[in-house]
Amino acid sequence: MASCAGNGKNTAPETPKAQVFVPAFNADSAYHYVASQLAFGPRVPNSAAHKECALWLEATLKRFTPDVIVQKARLRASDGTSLDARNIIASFNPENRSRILLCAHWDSRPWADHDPDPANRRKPVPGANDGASGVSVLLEIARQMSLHNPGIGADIILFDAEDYGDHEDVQRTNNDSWALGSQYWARNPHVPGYSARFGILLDMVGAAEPTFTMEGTSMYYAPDIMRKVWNTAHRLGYQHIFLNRKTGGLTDDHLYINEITGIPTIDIIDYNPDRPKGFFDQWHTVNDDLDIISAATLKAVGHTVLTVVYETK
Ligand code: AHN
Ligand code: ZN
Repeated sequence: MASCAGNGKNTAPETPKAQVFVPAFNADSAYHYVASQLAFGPRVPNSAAHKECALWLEATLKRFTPDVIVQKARLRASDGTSLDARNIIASFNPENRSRILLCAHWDSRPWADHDPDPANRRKPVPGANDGASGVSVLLEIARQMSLHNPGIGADIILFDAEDYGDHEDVQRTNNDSWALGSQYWARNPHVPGYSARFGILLDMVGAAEPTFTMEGTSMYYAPDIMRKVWNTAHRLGYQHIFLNRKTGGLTDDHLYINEITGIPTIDIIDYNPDRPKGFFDQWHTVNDDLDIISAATLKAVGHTVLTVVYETK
């Protein structure tokens, strides 16, 4: 094509990506990782299921890389409970100074305080979408990175105690009661002076018909990363779920990563202010279970994030 100079618009097409190899994200494998986590029962801090699942996550990640660190911490919940918490960290190409941070929370909420049945509101949440889904996508990405070296450095962090935030019944709720594991890690990184080019948090990435909107905290701290990830999703055909719509800021693990470490980090989170709760219907209910998980949604997110990782040079 001849030059388009002089048309006054000069809307050059986006620079085509150099063709790089991107491994295929296996959604059946990711789905299986959700089921494996749920089989322990709710992963509520201080419970046996929580301890057993932590050991399983550590052992699973060690199949994919020798560089796995379990960061143990005693964290104080805002209701006074002392939590035996563990952030689980797996590194790929640890010597590479150019790094990407991928993260999700692995704990389950101790109380289903948004359950329609008041009798359930002190029961734990199974945490299929809210917890296990993000972890499952990261475990499958870890498996792929063990099979095909991404070249760049990558750290997968599974944060604990994200979902111990104040119960709905608490009168003066404290936003900093959420995301205790990531607050701890951001102040005490597993490697002193740790840094990364950018971070991607996955939260509630497994329900059917999700809407990943452009969440406000991410847009405030990391608008370029947001655009890069959304552009990638659109190029791969997922524009129906990665919406070009800006929504209000949320308190989640990425808030503290951004505030405390300065690593620009986005949250891929199923959030839509048009819905009754904003989040998915079963959010913080006893019905956040395996039957609401969609392999197609795990695939859309996993394919997008894997592509971003392998295309980042
Ligand atoms: C609040 O509800 C304040 N933040 C949502 C963070 C969250 C809860 N992610 C999963 N569960
Ligand atoms: Zn939650």
